[in-house]
Amino acid sequence: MSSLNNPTNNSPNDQVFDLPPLSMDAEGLAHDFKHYYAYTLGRDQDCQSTYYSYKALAITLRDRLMERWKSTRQAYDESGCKRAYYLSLEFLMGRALSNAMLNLDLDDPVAQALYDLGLEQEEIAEREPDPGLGNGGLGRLAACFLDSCATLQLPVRGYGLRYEYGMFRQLIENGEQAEEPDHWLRTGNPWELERPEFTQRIQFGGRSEHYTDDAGRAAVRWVDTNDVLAVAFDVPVPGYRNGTVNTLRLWKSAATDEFDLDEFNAGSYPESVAQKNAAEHITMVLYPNDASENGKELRLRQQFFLASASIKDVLRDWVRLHGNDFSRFAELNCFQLNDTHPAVSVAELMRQLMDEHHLQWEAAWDIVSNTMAYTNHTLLPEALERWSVRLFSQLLPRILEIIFEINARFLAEIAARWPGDEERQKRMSLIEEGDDPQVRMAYLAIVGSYSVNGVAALHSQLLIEGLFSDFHALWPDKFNNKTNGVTPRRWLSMCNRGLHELLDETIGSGWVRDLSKLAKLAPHAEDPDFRARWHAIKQENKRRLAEVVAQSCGVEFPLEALFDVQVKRIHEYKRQLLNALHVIHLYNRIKRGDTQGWTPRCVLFGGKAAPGYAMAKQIIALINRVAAVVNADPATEGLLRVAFIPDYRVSLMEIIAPGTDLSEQVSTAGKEASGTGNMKFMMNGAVTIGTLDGANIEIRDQVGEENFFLFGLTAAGVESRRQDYDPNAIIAGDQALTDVMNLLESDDFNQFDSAILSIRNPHDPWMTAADFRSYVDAQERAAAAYQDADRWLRMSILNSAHSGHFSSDRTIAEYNKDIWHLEQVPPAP
Ligand code: 26Q
Repeated sequence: MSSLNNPTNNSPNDQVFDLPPLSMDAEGLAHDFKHYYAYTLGRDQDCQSTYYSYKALAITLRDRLMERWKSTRQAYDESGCKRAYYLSLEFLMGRALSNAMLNLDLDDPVAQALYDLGLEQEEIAEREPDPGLGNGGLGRLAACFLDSCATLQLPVRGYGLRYEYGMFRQLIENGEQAEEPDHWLRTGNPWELERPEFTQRIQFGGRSEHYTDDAGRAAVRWVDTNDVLAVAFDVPVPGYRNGTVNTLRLWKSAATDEFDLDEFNAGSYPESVAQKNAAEHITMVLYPNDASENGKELRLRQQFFLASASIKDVLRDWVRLHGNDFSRFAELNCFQLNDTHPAVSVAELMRQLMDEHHLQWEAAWDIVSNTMAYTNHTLLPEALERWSVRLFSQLLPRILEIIFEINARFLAEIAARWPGDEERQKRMSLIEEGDDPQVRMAYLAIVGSYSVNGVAALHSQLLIEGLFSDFHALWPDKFNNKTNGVTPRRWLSMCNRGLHELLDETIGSGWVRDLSKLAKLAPHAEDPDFRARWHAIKQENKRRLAEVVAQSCGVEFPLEALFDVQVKRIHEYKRQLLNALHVIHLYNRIKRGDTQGWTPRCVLFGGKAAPGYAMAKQIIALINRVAAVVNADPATEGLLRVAFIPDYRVSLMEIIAPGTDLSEQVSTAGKEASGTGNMKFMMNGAVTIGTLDGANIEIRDQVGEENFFLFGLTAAGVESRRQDYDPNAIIAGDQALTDVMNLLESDDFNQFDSAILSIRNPHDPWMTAADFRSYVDAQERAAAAYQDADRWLRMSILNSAHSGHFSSDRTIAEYNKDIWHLEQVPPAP
């Protein structure tokens, strides 16, 4: 092995470098900035591009992260602490620059340094690409969790994939979504550190070979494989002003330096080199679906690639410190699986322990089933991952063999517990029988884990009553709830500077670390001066948002109007269509002259549709058509505006959430596992209009029913109404809805037939018509409340004040107390 590939072969320099701490004041920062600008980047005064200013500032800050990164690693290594690994196919980190400034407590000195250099900070920050290595909620949750783990000084490492192309860029052309590739790495990424010394070799294909080992025991090896290299790239994850910098390790696939020898010898050198291409494709692109697109071989390759590389990385470190003694492995390690996407880890850890480290099945299983923990993020049965046994047997034959063995032992346990209950065995089997048998990944995750959790109270409850009820009957203690949260650093402190300052002044700065302290705001809701300041901040944030909307949609949002916002992935269950029906209803009222006591309203939509999800794309087109009709009609002037903002992403949400008055959380009850956008809006003082779904229920519990606009059927109500659901009767019995449908079914809209038809379909799973009346009523209550400025301001303040529960610090503290059991390990000062 070359020294480059051997992490234990430290160069002597590692010990002798003893560097003084870097300067944290404006002068020192400006000095380093100039140095990087002139020497590392080779630019001079004549270079007008702020891009190089961004780069120079990024490297300046990165140096400060590096020092702390190293001492954090040392503290973890020296303490011999237990560690957790967050395995996820997605980490939607957002921009790193402002986050590093905030968490390193460098906001003021950097501002000063840039001022002294005559540079515009906002312009520089805008040059950073927004890394989109995730689809939506699940990926952003992983990023918020890493922020909280670092802030709580927990030894948690993220493991993910370094996609060359992240989430596609969304364009709106003629009202329709178009996709453009996002080559975010083209200009280099200053926030990553390549670690070739941690490269791993990952196997695919081949076959298992059973043999007898030197001790005369039966053993297995995976042979004749096509191997791919996994190269590590580390991303620093700074905690909030505490000296901790944790690691997100992202794997990039690379070809081995081996050729296809036959091809080579046949004289086709280019062909044999070109073969290597397939290996590099594994981490080329993020799958842009947020519900599983079943059966794609490349996706299964990605999943196994992440699982295998990450587990090898952890085991290599274990062997370095403990040799081949795995007796304390489960005590000191834990893997958290972000949905079933990395669930193949259950079988891969078994394989590595048995085939590569020579443990027997029982010892290996004891380790696996005490180190894996699984988080579920969906109730939609169609989104549960399954992989065909046939595909598995071609790509991962040894893994499939292990899954079969896990299943055989598991079914024996079921047979012992419920003798003769063959139906139950069939229901619970990891293998779904049929013409094309399938591996049920959620069941593999449950059987292999010691903890299974949902992401909001209702969701966790529905999981054990529904999808996973058989498993709950078997292992009731495995199941638990961990209600999601979001990081108050990015989603309040960073994105809402105005509010941040008012909060510091009013209740002190402790809220950033302990968001429950926001409760101290509540009494100030009764103070007229405080309300006036709150209002001024909200108006400034609305101005900023309106500017972006004007620029990217060409639609003017008047600042005194109610800003009514729904941004999230486009999905039928999230019911953007219901919101659109309400907009049409408002438009009909205007056309009818029914505008007495009208509340001016600006409705903003945003979100990406999976490129293969035709209905979601049609919903986007429909919204844009509605916006065009409404905005072009002089009758709506000053009363109603509608816009669809293209390319919704993390950096846009940082502008949208602070500028929102009313947060739309209108999913069909029982379908949204949690939602996390709802929490970002609430923190920033928006009031929610929503159904009793996901974390909305807990939001309403926290803020009080008088500060939340509730509507719609409950989850149980939805299920019981299905039998006799008759949307056409509902439409006929409701004049407003009849009018809405009439407009929709007119020539102006007939190109959106399937979206419109779905509303009239008695089997509409999302029951849009059922909730229309109650939604319109709730919207009227919201509009009335907004007219009473003082009342609205009180509601807004109380929403922020009671959002403390939705800090991801609280969520992570619960994961740690109930699942991980890690100690906090601060680095040496
Ligand atoms: C699976 C297989 C193949 C291709 C893609 C996928 C895939 C990718 C992403 C399936 C699902 C996702 C993402 C799901 C997601 O974001 N779920 C959301 O998770 C949030 C965090 O828990 C919740 O708040 C949301 O309610 C939930 O919808």
